[in-house]
Amino acid sequence: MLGLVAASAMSLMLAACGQNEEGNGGDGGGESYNWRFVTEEVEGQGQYEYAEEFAKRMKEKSDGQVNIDVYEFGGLGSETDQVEQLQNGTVEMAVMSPGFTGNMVNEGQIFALHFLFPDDVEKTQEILNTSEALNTDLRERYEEHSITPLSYWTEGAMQWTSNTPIESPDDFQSFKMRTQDSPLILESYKAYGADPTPMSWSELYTALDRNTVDGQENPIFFIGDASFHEVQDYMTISNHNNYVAMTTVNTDWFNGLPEEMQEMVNETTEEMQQWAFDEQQAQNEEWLETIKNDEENQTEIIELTEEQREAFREKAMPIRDYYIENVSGVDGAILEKLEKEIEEAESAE
Ligand code: 6CS
Repeated sequence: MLGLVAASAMSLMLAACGQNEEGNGGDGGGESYNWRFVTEEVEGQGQYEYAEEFAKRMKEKSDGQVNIDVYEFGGLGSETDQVEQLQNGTVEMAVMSPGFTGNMVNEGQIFALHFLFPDDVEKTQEILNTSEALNTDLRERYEEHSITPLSYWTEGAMQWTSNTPIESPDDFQSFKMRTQDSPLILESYKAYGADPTPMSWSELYTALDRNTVDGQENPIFFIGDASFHEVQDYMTISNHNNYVAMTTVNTDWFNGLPEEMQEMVNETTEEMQQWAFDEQQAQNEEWLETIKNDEENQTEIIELTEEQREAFREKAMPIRDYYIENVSGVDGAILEKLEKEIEEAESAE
């Protein structure tokens, strides 16, 4: 497996060299462009389908000038390897989850705060589209690390799966919870009393099957498509957070593109916001039905009441202070601004 990953990474490097020789990025007149777009998901799943659709639209708009090769997850290493590949320009574009940049872009961990965004996923998407805190201030923090997030989009509300029912924070006592590798995510689960264990999702099915971990969090489509429900007995509809993905580009590469190419990418990114929303909605609804009706792998679905969610919210709130004091490099200014934007969006009903 390691050999395969190394070979794939090597062929990507060679492709990158070839592309420079062809003089990618000239004045835009008749030039051809070959870009690589890596995702954290596989065929059929939201991020991969997003990148394919993005590539298709760019090809059409540019009359075939822009060719984007989309890479599904697995061949190029772990999610954090992919972050590095974007940073060093081995790939030009990536769909990235902030949870995998948590040890580097401290402020990006804002998305790990539970019960921050509205429960209404559509409202959350509106905030992701328009927030200055995210699209200007947080973008600048990422750009310090050569990553430009062009957009943020939800892959759906997150739910928990487990082999013992989770209905109150007490049920998380000593529970081995798989998380992405981000200090704030770990802190959030410690606050519930759980024992968080970061790992790549590529290892998660086996880890759940062998009881190396007891449970995990993800949107419903991902739980179903990655078959986690096959090796778990319960799914708790907690809506404790929203899964946010970012469309990112290597900062220097993007700034070096001719203006009309940058505009084409920006325009496509903007159009794709609605596409991504509709896609996650369809996939999450469909997978919920599939999981409910899967007779062979029965999963008990627990819907938390507002009162039950309140008990989790109470434990999650002090993590805001942890974020401001220990994580944010600028006194929590981004969080403060984002909270105001969320408040405004929620009261604009
Ligand atoms: O749980 C994870 O790590 C994965 N979940 C999603 C929804 N997308 C990719 C990510 O790596």
